[in-house]
Amino acid sequence: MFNKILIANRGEIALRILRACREMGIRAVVAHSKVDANSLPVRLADESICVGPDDARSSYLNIPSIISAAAVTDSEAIHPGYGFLSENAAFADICRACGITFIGPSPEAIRLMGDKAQARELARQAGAPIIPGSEGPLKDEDQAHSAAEAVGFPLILKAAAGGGGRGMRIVREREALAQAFHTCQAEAAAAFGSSEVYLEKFVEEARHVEVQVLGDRAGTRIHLGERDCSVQRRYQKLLEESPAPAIPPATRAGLHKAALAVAQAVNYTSAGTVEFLVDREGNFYFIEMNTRIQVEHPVTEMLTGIDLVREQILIAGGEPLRWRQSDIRPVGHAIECRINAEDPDTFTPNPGRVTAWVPPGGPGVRVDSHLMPGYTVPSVYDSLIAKIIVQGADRPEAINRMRRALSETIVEGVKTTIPFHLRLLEDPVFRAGSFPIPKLEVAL
Ligand code: MV4
Repeated sequence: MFNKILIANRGEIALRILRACREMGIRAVVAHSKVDANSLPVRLADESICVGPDDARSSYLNIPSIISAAAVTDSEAIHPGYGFLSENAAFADICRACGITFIGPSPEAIRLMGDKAQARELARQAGAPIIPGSEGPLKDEDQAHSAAEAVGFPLILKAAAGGGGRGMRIVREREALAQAFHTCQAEAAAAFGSSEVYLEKFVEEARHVEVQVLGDRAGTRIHLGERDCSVQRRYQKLLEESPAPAIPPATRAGLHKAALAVAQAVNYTSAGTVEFLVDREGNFYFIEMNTRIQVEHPVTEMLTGIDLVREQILIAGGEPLRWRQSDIRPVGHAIECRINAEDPDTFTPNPGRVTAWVPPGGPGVRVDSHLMPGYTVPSVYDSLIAKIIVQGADRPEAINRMRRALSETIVEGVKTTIPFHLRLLEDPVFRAGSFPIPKLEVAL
């Protein structure tokens, strides 16, 4: 196993990775920007190293700086966390070329899944259901029109290099297609450096359900059940839960099988997530695969008892999976609420100095957070300050426990989304756990 790992991330996930390293007896170096120099993960790390100024481009995304940091600290591996360099295939290539282990899947798997049009084609070949749409990227306006004729309206244009809701455009009628196609291409070129765009039928009123998978280098692959992430605002997830509520048993089994087929088809190693849309009738469709540890991974850890970050590190070190599919037995129901330093009504970021912090506790509660009293939430990064995760015997018990946990949490000095979550948990549409999906701006 590794002697030392460089953590190329910040905030709660840097602390989460540090905790896994500690428990495994692996020394951890936290790479940090200037503004994060006094952060909790840096203070708790075995070593730390400044990799640049506050803006992420100059520090957490600065590949030469991160690679140099690994070299000068004798780190044998780099854990990228989520965001930043976590799904950067070129970075994974460079790690490989430098003899540093990238803790994640192969550059090939990252690259393939990073091209959402190619991922869709791979899923189709693997036998996973996909949404009716174009075959590969659209070459020109004419191709867009013929693909649109075949699927009908409304449809959605998606940037092949996008993902997670970035670079998407809904088109409701034929008259709007040409203009939307060109705008989408131009935006994709500007945002992702590739103008490739594909289209799909727009599935109205779908739930977002994703399946956690693990694969080792010997080719063993298992799934760890699904998470429902339908409560979102502007593609930012706010609350995630598992098992996905109110889906038919055949749909759940089908999701798990399709996720494994997709993972198999890219020879996937490490922890990954296969995303699907699920409609009212229980039909499901592959949308994309995320080749990183996700923010919401603790939901799965709480139900299965498996430490996903530990597994990522073991797999990267060449260890075979210690679990067979039949060993995975999720217990009860888990919910995660993302706590952001934001106005709970407008979701406007509210960075600043945290004067008081009392996290919740008690039975069935987990808190992943880098907060400490006196900490200043910087304005330059995303505003996630804590994740509160609870487990209960069933969904009603988990909801009740989350209300209890949120109501005992104290954060002073910055506004947080806790009041939003308390309202959401009271909402009859959320509590029904089925269709429709809670309307955040209107009903809440
Ligand atoms: C869609 C869709 C409807 N139709 N694709 C969400 C995140 C990104 N991975 C893709 N997403 C969507 N893709 C088609 N063909 C709707 C979404 C979507 C969504 C889906 C379920 C629950 C919440 C959502 C919020 C935004 C977008």
